[in-house]
Amino acid sequence: MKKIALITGATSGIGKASAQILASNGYDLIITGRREELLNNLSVCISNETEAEVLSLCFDVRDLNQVEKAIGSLTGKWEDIDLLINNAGLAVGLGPVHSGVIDDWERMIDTNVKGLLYISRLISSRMVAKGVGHIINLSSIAGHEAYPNGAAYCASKHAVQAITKAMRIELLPFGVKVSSISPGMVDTEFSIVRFKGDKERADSVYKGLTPLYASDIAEAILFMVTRPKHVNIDEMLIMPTDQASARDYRRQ
Ligand code: NDP
Ligand code: 8X3
Repeated sequence: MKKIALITGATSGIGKASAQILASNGYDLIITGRREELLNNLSVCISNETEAEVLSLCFDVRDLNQVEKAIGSLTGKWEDIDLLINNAGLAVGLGPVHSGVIDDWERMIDTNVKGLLYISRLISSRMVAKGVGHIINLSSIAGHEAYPNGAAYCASKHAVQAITKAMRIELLPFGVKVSSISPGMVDTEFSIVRFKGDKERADSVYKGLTPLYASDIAEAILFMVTRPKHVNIDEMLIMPTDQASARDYRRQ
């Protein structure tokens, strides 16, 4: 029987690339996000190009009612999730705490921390009951380092690291794997979202260097999920060759 992966934030970037690579490697998929049309497009595309069955669930991970309704709607084989990729996340704004935009902080914390916890609560309990499963959390270099003007985003990704570590220990007795993956800069919609649609500013982030691409992270996720049963990749930190820390770049 084919394994089932649930990927949050599959409408774009890393989540979309992960959906595509997992579909090509024997998984059936539950893809989620807020933009229904993009979910439908991806579903059609994957169904045309691979053998995978795809189920779309459109919801906002920040809204506990929506999360409970969406996960509660799963029936039959779709209830039996083998792999959860907690990928939905974002940065909003870039500025110091002393002049910070509180709504930006709330969007980041509600999505990156609370949303991830809501989904994990519902899916990990099923994995515990089965005694098998794998959860991969999208962290960031911002989960390892703090940088000026990124306090709330860095805090949210440090929280993802803490949640991953705690869940790894909690789920140890149940044989459920838990991993985190921490990329440096990846060229996705991430910077457009961070700069609230300012494409020119978003493009300047990647100017003069070669960033990571979503497919680089999807390939690493595929590596994680194809290890033998006795191997858990606890953590992966992946940087572009042109980036050595959250603040050190080589631009040419
Ligand atoms: P994208 O902006 O391309 O994709 C983000 C995805 O998250 C979208 O599919 C979006 O879907 C979804 N999402 C955002 N908010 C919500 C929400 N409230 N409810 C449901 N889904 C939501 O960015 P990336 O692919 O780059 O980001 C994926 C993850 O990787 C994030 O957790 C990010 O923090 C992390 N990351 C990114 C890095 C980068 O440089 N790009 C580096 C390190 C980590 P929709 O809008 O349809 O809801
Ligand atoms: C995204 C990478 O360096 O913008 O998580 O925080 S960074």
